[in-house]
Amino acid sequence: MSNQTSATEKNLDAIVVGAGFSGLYMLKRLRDELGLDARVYETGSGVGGAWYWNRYPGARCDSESFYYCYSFDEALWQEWEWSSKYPEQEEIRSYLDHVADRFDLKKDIQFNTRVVSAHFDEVNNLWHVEMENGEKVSAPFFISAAGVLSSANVPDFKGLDSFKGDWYHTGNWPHEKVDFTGKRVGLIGTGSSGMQSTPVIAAEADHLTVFQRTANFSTPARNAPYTPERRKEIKATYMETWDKAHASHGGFPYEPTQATTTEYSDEQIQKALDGVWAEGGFKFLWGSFSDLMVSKDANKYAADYIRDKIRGTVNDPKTAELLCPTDHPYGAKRPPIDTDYFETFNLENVSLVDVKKSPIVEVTPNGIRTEDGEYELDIIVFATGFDAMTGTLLNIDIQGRGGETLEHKWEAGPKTYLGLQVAGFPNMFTITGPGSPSVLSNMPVSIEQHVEWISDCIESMRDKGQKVIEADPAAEEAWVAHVNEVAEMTLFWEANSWYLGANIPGKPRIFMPYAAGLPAYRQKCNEVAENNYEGFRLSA
Ligand code: FAD
Ligand code: N01
Repeated sequence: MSNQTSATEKNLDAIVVGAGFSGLYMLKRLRDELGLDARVYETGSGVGGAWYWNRYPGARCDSESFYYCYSFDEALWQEWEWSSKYPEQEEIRSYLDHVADRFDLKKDIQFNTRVVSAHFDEVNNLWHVEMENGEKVSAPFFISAAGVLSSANVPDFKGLDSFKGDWYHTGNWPHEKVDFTGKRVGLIGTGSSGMQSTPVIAAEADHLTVFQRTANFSTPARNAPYTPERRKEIKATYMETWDKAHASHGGFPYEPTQATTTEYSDEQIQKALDGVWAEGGFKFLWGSFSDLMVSKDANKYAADYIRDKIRGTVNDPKTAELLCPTDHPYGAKRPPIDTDYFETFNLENVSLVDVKKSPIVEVTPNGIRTEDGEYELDIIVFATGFDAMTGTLLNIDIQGRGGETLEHKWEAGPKTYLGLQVAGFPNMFTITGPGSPSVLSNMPVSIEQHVEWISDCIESMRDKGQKVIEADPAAEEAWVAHVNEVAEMTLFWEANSWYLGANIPGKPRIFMPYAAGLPAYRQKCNEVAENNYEGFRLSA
């Protein structure tokens, strides 16, 4: 641990890692509202974060565009014209690029720069941060806007280096179009990325083989372009949209239903499910019944309903059965919404391989070999997800008080106070960190709440002449216990999901996000701030 600044080290007021939704807004608040000398460091060569990296065919959002964006500036919201409910990656990337230009943010973002270490200097209360290129900076505040779905997980398959064709990960997709024409393509993974890319790749490839380990539930997106009239209608609702989104459980401009399956007959339940299925998007999850995620009996209604839809869509009964999820409740894995995913398996040029029954043994020079045989391929697409919630932070060598590493501190799973700070790591903030609602919500709403709380906190410290804020270990323990207690009331434990770290071999099985919803969380954060940052230690 270094204890002083050196002549080659640039001194700043705040260092922010990442230029996605979180980093852009954090920079704006720190620089334009607090007047701080803040700088963002970003590995990519442009802004956008998830929308800079995830350029795979079919990539689009699944929160509706008019609320999958910032709310902090009404003029920004009014002037941007979204093309459709769930626009493609490039449109969302362009939106974030527009935001960066509109608020003149790029001049304080250093691109093509990966942060590799951040060490806290207890003598000077400074974070010393080093980049991959050797550049050094220091600042009292170190803020992670590095994302929770930003470290691509490429499984360690034997023989990948020997593959003669090309391979890509959806979360690290090339900027140039990948041409699938005339190619035999293998796609591994049936999460949101796999389900979005399957129909698009199938439309172009000579043959697509989908390697499925776990069948996944999905409901139809029912994407549609916005008509000028619809846009006008939406734009008249700025206050209403955001008042509702900020107050709702999941950050959507509608409250989840309060109805429970126990109040209704089987026929009424079917009718209600027909309604939300027809509406599309996340209405099936949020708008059907409130007991879906806490009662196995309630969940079975939804799961059976989706399985029936899959059987009714896919012509070949064996393929249909294989596509029906049977080993986890609906919603316990982050549910995708899709456009013609199941329909795609009716195409002549698409086949499905069960790699749970017959696991992938190795990648060969010519393709993929499972226990049952070899599949010859020209291109392999890894839609195998992310080392979610913790992987990106743990890729940085972060050291707090006494040189304690974050890796050591989180050995048995992440511990935070409110998902905002880690005890022993003063003046370090984690936007959408583990222990906050984060990935269980419409994320821009959670991001804005975190960014505003952090900048208000820094402002309050400045006003009071305080230099250091640090989570109290007891408050952190109590928060971790509370996060677990809430999760235990749900069915989230019933699936091997990335919420639990189960997709990464050797990762501790801990439910990482906070499941009690945004209003309860927001209230807690506000109360903490109002009570002189209760649970934090502040010093001059
Ligand atoms: P990110 O967008 O992940 O940005 C983090 C940035 O930090 C990246 O650009 C990365 O390069 C940079 N970074 C990381 N480590 C370093 C380092 N060491 N040094 C320098 N830079 C670094 N959420 C929703 O609510 N609705 C959706 O519809 C939705 N769709 C999604 C679709 C996809 C394909 C994916 C992958 C995620 C989606 N999400 C969605 C979740 C998404 O992560 C958030 O909505 C949001 O984009 C996160 O923004 P962020 O700025 O916090 O993180
Ligand atoms: O990743 P995932 P994703 N052998 O982890 C399989 C957001 N997002 O990129 O289920 C074989 O969900 C794995 O199998 P299993 C969203 O929050 C949103 O799709 O672990 N298979 C699974 O099928 C989402 O949840 C959108 O058995 C292997 C798949 O790979 C999150 O990002 C779009 C394997 C990974 O699914 C991550 O989604 C995209 C192996 N060794 C992403 N390892 C929107 O629509 C993994 N798998 C907004």
